[in-house]
Amino acid sequence: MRQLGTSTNYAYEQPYTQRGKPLPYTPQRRRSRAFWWIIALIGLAIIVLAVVLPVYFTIGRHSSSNSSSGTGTGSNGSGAGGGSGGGSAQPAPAFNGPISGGQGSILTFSDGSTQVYGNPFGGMWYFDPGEPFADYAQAQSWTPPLNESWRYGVDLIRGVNLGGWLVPEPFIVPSLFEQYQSGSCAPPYNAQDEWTLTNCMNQNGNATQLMEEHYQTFITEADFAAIASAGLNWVRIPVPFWMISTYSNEPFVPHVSWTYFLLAIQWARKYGLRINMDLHTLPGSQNGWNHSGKLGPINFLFGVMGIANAQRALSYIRTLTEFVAQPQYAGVVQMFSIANEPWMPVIGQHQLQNFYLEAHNMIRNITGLGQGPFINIHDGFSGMQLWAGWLTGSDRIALDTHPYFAFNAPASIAPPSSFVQAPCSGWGPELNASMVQFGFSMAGEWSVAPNDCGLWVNGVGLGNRVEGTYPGSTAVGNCTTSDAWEEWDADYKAGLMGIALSSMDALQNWFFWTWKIGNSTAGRVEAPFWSYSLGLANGWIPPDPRQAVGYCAGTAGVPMNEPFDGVLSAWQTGGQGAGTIAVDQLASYGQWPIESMNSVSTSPYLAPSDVVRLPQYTPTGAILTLPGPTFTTPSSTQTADAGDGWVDEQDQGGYWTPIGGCGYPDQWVAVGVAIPTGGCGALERRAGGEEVGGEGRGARPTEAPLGR
Ligand SMILES: *[C@@H]1O[C@H](CO)[C@@H](O)[C@H](O)[C@H]1NC(C)=O
Ligand SMILES: *[C@@H]1O[C@H](CO)[C@@H](O)[C@H](O)[C@H]1NC(C)=O
Ligand SMILES: *[C@@H]1O[C@H](CO)[C@@H](O)[C@H](O)[C@H]1NC(C)=O
Ligand SMILES: *[C@@H]1O[C@H](CO)[C@@H](O)[C@H](O)[C@H]1NC(C)=O
Ligand SMILES: *[C@@H]1O[C@H](CO)[C@@H](O)[C@H](O)[C@H]1NC(C)=O
Ligand SMILES: *[C@@H]1O[C@H](CO)[C@@H](O)[C@H](O)[C@H]1NC(C)=O
Ligand SMILES: *[C@@H]1O[C@H](CO)[C@@H](O)[C@H](O)[C@H]1NC(C)=O
Ligand SMILES: *[C@@H]1O[C@H](CO)[C@@H](O)[C@H](O)[C@H]1NC(C)=O
Ligand SMILES: CC(=O)N[C@H]1CO[C@H](CO)[C@@H](O)[C@@H]1O
Repeated sequence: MRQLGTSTNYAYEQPYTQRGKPLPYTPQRRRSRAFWWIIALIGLAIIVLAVVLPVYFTIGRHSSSNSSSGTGTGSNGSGAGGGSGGGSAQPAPAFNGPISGGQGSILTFSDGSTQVYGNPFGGMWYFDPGEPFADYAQAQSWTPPLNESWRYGVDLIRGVNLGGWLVPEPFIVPSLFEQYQSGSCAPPYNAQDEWTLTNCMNQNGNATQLMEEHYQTFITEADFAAIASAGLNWVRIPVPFWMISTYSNEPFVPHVSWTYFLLAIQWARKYGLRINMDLHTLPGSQNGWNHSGKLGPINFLFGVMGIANAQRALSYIRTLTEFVAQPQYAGVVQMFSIANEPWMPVIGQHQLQNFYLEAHNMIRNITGLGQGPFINIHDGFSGMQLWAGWLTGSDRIALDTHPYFAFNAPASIAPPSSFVQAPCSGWGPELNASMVQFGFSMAGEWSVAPNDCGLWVNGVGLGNRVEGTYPGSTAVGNCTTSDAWEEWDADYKAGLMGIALSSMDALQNWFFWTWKIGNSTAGRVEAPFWSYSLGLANGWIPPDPRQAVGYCAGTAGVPMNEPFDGVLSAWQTGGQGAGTIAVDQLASYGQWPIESMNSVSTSPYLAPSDVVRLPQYTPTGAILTLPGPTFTTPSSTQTADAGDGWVDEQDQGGYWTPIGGCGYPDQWVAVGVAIPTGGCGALERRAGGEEVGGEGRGARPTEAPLGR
């Protein structure tokens, strides 16, 4: 049994900015209507040229610069192509280079390096430091440019995750963790999740600096250019909540990752890629896995701190929504995955759905109906069928599933070719049925891995099921062939290619996990099945993902039985009926926060009647906002308007924050501990007649009065 939790001293990290104190910026010069017509015509000319002349071309800067314009090779491409990301105001270097180009044009990256753009699909990059928020780029000719609507159900999302970047994971960046497995970081104190990694980094140096080195080098602008050139049109970017803030008992490096997420927005915009922002870690951990920040118990919607952690998560979701729904960012960050892989078997279906509903209402309250990002919810590992018909009349919720073979038990060492048909017969019908029965449905993660071989795929030191080294598994063979990707023959690669094509065709809208696996200290990739870029370079990932269209019915020979005609209902895409949730469905959720918890009877401390006494936070904290990037127009002192981080001026309620004197237990170790008696539970607060305002507390209205 666990010891009683000790109370925590909640001294806060200095937030970036608080409400009412926006970062200084000078207003953007207003442009005339004629100017925008010229831009539109130039844009049109670019498209025409890109189609007619699939050769080197550039156009000159159109704003205050003085370089040559029109097509040709007259532009002198010196100077950096990027503004500064992330809030540190530095004047952009003098810029005379091209602001746009197609295949064969010279790219100048933010770091000053150059490369030829190798996009064979009619994609057009666009970045003008004088108009840094302009959404003119297009990833491929068949992908709508950023300034045009994504047609959900019709346009296909072909994306990759940028896993391991802003949320480092052992199997994705093994070299980062390998150095912290001995000495003061020998087991059980070794680096195995971000919590222990950060602690180990601090014992050996400065985690802030070491983590930033990783952010700077693991994914760069070159990756975004390569992603568009691979025929992909979206990126899913896992981000941690500590982009916004940490509590004093959390070792995570706060804020720095936000600078890099801003760069991700800049780079995605430049290459015409849309972003699915994936909140991968939630306070207290929503699944207990290494990639949630801390390996261990689930303390999100579960355990003594389950409600407080969920309240804190809502505040972070609010800040992120307020930022990305600003017009400067809405064209790029078009989807928000609010909680990666919550483990519903522990959290409970009713509890998770109640949270999702609350988040939906809060988000749409901010963005207005039909506006702001698509909200993405994970299926909780229940399968999609469970969600059929859930929350009819909501405003743009996408259902996300993460299908993998890799973790099946017993494991299999059958050749990859034997897995090719399974996605078509298993996943395809599930996704299509969900498109009809739920609404927009997609796979936010999948890979070509037929088994769990590979360094640390199950976590640091956990072995694998194939060789029986994973706890509780029985050996079925060895990983010699699976790991030796340098020696795979044509048959083996063809099998993996078959899995890739059948998965793409079956899932329809997808994000491969993941774009890149870093080298281990042995100087090679040791989890090859999981790297899209490695497969592209070595022949087991298709250079053009459109090759997958019709693969199941054709090559794989699996007849399609759940056709989806591409038409979603109006309410499912933010049109007529969106925001009017069916009354009976709303009624079944009653109150927020939850007044019951899953499996409470199994806890040594909690009885069902205890749930209303669990500690909560109070909505009186200072609101945290996120800063935009600073772009200073070359050869002037003008700074582009990056927004103040808060799109909805009417959203003025406080942040969920600890109540003084509550004696909260550690918010990460609060399952099976005693309930504090400090008077901060819901019942006590009601009994005390305390005013409990703030978003979404108490009984829900019977129809959603959302969207101003
Ligand atoms: C969007 O940008 C493209 C350039 O990629 C341009 O041709 C088009 O006219 C723009 N569309 C709108 C609706 O502004
Ligand atoms: C533009 O370039 C021309 C010729 O190179 C030069 O004479 C002129 O002063 C420049 N104008 C500005 C605003 O820099
Ligand atoms: C670009 O401009 C610089 C400075 O004016 C000059 O030295 C260089 O030769 C030019 N490069 C090209 C390719 O024209
Ligand atoms: C670690 O590095 C950061 C950034 O360079 C710096 O602000 C901080 O003071 C350093 N921390 C320590 C303990 O030296
Ligand atoms: C691995 O398994 C293969 C058969 O699948 C066998 O031929 C080989 O000897 C095994 N290698 C080792 C090191 O056990
Ligand atoms: C990984 O190692 C290989 C072989 O040593 C090397 O060619 C490659 O550049 C390395 N990749 C990275 C990202 O360092
Ligand atoms: C899913 O629907 C698409 C059309 O949107 C169709 O091409 C495909 O064959 C369907 N998949 C299955 C498994 O029925
Ligand atoms: C919606 O916003 C209003 C005004 O800011 C607030 O009173 C209400 O609680 C909010 N509702 C939700 C569900 O966030
Ligand atoms: C123990 C644990 O949490 N392992 C997870 C670590 O992350 C990998 C990769 O995402 C997962 O596969 C493991 O289950």
